[in-house]
Amino acid sequence: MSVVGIDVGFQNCYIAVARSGGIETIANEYSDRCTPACVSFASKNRMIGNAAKSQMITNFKNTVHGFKKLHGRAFDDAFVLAEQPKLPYSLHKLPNGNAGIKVRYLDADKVFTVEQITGMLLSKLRETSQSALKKPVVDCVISVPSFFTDAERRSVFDATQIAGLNCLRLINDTTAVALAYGIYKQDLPNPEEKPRNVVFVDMGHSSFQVSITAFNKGKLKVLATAFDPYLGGRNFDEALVDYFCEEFKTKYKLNVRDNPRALLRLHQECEKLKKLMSANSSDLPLNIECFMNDIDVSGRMNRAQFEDMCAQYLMRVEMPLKTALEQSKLSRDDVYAVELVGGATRIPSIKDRIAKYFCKDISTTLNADEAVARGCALQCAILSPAFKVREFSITDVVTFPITLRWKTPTEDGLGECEVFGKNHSAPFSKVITFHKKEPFDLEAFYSNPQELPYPDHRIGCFSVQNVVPQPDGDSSKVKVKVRVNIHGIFSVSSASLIEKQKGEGEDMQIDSEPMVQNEGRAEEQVSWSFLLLNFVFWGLWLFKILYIKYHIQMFCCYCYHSPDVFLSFCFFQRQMISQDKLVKEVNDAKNAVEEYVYELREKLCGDSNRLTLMLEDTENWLYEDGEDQPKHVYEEKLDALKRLGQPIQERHIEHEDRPKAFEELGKKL
Ligand code: ATP
Ligand code: K
Ligand code: MG
Repeated sequence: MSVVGIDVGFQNCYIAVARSGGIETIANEYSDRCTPACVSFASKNRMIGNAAKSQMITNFKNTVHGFKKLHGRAFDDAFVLAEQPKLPYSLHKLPNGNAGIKVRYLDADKVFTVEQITGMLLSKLRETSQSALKKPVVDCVISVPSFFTDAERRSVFDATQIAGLNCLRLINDTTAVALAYGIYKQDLPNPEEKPRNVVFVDMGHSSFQVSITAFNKGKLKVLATAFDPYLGGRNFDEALVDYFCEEFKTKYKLNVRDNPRALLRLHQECEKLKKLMSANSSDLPLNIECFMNDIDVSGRMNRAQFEDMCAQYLMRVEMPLKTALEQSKLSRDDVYAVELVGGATRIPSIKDRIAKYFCKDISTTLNADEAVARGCALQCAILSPAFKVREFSITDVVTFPITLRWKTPTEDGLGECEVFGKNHSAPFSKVITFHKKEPFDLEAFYSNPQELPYPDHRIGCFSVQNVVPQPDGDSSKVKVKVRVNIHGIFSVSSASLIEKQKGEGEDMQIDSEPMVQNEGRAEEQVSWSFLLLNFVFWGLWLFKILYIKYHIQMFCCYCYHSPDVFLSFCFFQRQMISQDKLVKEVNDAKNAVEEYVYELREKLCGDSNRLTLMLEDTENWLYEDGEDQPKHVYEEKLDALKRLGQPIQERHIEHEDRPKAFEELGKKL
């Protein structure tokens, strides 16, 4: 079994794999370690990654990118509404209210869910890793931003399943980076010593994340996370685009915003310019030929001007740093190092601000692009039974506090309890005891809607069924296990009725127990233990000892697709993959005919005979009737050509060999 980690970025994806020699990142068929998060649809097939990105301008309506933050979002979510005008493709309201992506595919209008689109991207990444490793890839660990809520995490998790992956953990970006940093460090303080505290800062294309992590030998503990979910490299691109749109309006009378193709080109050029400015503080040119209406455009920009223009974004860098430090309860002097990753941290002024805030030089000991994927692969190696890796314990935090609410027979009718506070260790399970005479519902939600970068603070509603009073009419004691699991997803995992004991009056109490690490695999055990306990229950019933595992039904979660819809996604995914494969085979067969025509023509050196004519005919045919034929037609064509061409090829070889043969004969004589 392979052990793979995937960083699914807003713009760039990376795959890393654990091998006995260490962690390696994998290059795709373009020898590129970075695969663009881009999927393009056409009348016959899809293109994913680099091939899709190259279609971004020519096929802009059907080339989907920038979709990572649509996960788990409703169509009329404020964030989605604000994104829509920036996207060259259109969004569509799905039956469940979520945002779907509308494209032209196989000559028909088609709406995909974001889970399907990410599923396609993940399938491609899976394929890339399989062809590099030459073995199947199923188990993996995938990164998500630390601020992703339950709905977003569930949505990403669904995407992994559509891609046929077994995701052992959805890990927070900055936690993956911390693992990549810590696991090979030989000089970490001993467990009983004061930990080494490191700040990790990741600014990618769409967001800004900070974490502070404490390291000791063999373990890391995240102390705090903070973020600006809406600050990333793309804000800086947009500032440049705004500037040049204005400039080109006055200078060339061009309305760039009305022309999606031109706008996309300007975006790409501005991003290049932004990167150049990171290395160069002098005046730099921006030139685009045939930009719009056959007009060539040009402009200039330098770093100082750029920083001025982006002051509003640069100002926002400090806040998450401050929040993280405050929450960690450390002082600046307690910080051992500040490590930067993510493409946008290469902007000099961002680097400077971070250094200044912590009064410390920045360390860049990690590979800024690959650290997240490497951390994911390491986590996968730790979780996978197929791989031996040194023990390293990882304690993450609960990003947003979680509260449970239930109905009570009291005056206000509601009971409420914050089950996980901010920065509580995760993954983690807690057992809550209720005294109930009847089935009841537990409503879970994020405690502070105002701090949530997501419009809905509800997590889910869990109903505990089959609760009955004690034989004497008193309430039964029901123990409910709640947890934040290894993916950072909240759930009510089991409920059990326990034997009544005299003299216990309290309404509810919480016992804590740290959760088992190997959680990804524990799921099945739950259902097995459920069955087993039912068995035991009937056995024990005879002895009049009561111990029941209750059936929990989760009846609402706000971004679920029904199981049959989900199955149809998986089925359709496989269909699309075989369709793409077929198209590729046809193209290969067609290219083989074309190549043979060229090869043979070269050997004939312009002799005009029947074969030359036939080659010419074939070439014309390839551009006309033969443009679009099934695979077997190309194969037959190639065979026919070869039958005619073979004798000539042989003569050609003989011709080349003849002088050599004479020479050898001469030697012998
Ligand atoms: P996210 O983490 O938000 O999901 P991502 O992981 O895809 O996004 P990264 O690959 O870390 O993002 O970074 C991409 C961003 O970094 C882009 O905005 C890119 O323009 C920017 N970037 C890359 N190199 C440089 C550079 N030298 N100077 C400035 N910006 C850069
Ligand atoms: K990335
Ligand atoms: Mg990233």
